[in-house]
Amino acid sequence: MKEEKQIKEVCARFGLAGEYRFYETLNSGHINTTYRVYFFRDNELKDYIVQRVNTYVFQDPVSVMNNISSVTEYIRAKIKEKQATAKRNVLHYSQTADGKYYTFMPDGGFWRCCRYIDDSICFENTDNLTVIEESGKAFGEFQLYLADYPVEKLSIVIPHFHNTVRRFDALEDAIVHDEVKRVACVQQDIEDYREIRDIATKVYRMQTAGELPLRVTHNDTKTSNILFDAKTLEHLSVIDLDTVMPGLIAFDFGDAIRVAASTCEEDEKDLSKVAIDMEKYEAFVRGFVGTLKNSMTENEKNSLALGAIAMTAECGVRFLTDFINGDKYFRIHYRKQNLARAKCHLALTKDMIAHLDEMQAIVDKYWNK
Ligand code: GN1
Ligand code: MG
Repeated sequence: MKEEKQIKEVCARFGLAGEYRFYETLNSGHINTTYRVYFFRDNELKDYIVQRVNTYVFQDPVSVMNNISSVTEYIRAKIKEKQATAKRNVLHYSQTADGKYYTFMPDGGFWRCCRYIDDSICFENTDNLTVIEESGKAFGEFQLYLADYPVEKLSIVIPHFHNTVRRFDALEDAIVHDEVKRVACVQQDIEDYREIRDIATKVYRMQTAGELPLRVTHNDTKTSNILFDAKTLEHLSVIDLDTVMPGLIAFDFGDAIRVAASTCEEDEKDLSKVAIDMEKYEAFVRGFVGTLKNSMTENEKNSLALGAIAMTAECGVRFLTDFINGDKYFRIHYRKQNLARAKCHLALTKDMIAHLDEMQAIVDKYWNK
């Protein structure tokens, strides 16, 4: 089916009111395919986010939507205890006539649709320290809303998602199989990653030693997964809830720092530009630790800076593994993009390792405030 025809059919199944006008493709995520679709109703344009979920990555997409609908309902109820409407502060997914939050198209595609939040913007990355602090607040608040959510109700949609040890092991497997004969050209990168394995897996060892409690976490906390008010730049809502699962606070903190406190894009090729920006880091910590400190344990506090190292290294290992496997997982926009991402993440991890004491001291500062 032609793309536009398919999108219109999906919208019809979700019963979107008004007259279809046009759509645009949003290119930011690496996994799902995302469109913004415009309808004309009551003399104005109303927009929706329509997505085709990647079922290679999410093999049980129905469980993904069950998690999302349950978590969004939970947050909505919490927000409504303190304000009249939660419209701009939590995602609202559309339902089909038979009450489902998804629809299968004839080609097997799995689709969903949510309202676009009015007057909102998002950033791939930003240098604005106030926005970075707001990002910390957004993910901190997300944790708080779900602090008493029954973790056992959530399906594990991607098993071992942030199991850093398994991610390093998967790299070794990819090397053994060398499916598309790329190993020879990345020998140095492989060696470099092997060298940081020990420090990158330290949070995992804290977890298996029972030192860190399991929480409901977002697990994909990059800056582009937050919506801000277009005028005031205050945080509105956390989005992309596909990977909401039981996890560690260090995962959400660390994965956010990987993006929010970096000096560059994920695939920066000039490695001399790749570093952790300590001002950005502090701004995020101010928002995140400031919001969560009363509900964090001391061990959790002590895992945060290490979490940034773990998540950055882990993401880099995943990019390198995917490059070796022939780019099956992450969408790429040019040849060798996954390798560029892997090299950039290695450089960023190394800079974080060099700043570890300073990073932890900043966490301590806001913990003690
Ligand atoms: C993927 O597709 P996106 O941008 O939401 C990935 C994350 C990675 C991220 C790296 C389900 O997220 O784990 O950290 O790319 N999501 C999944 O940018 O694997
Ligand atoms: Mg995602």
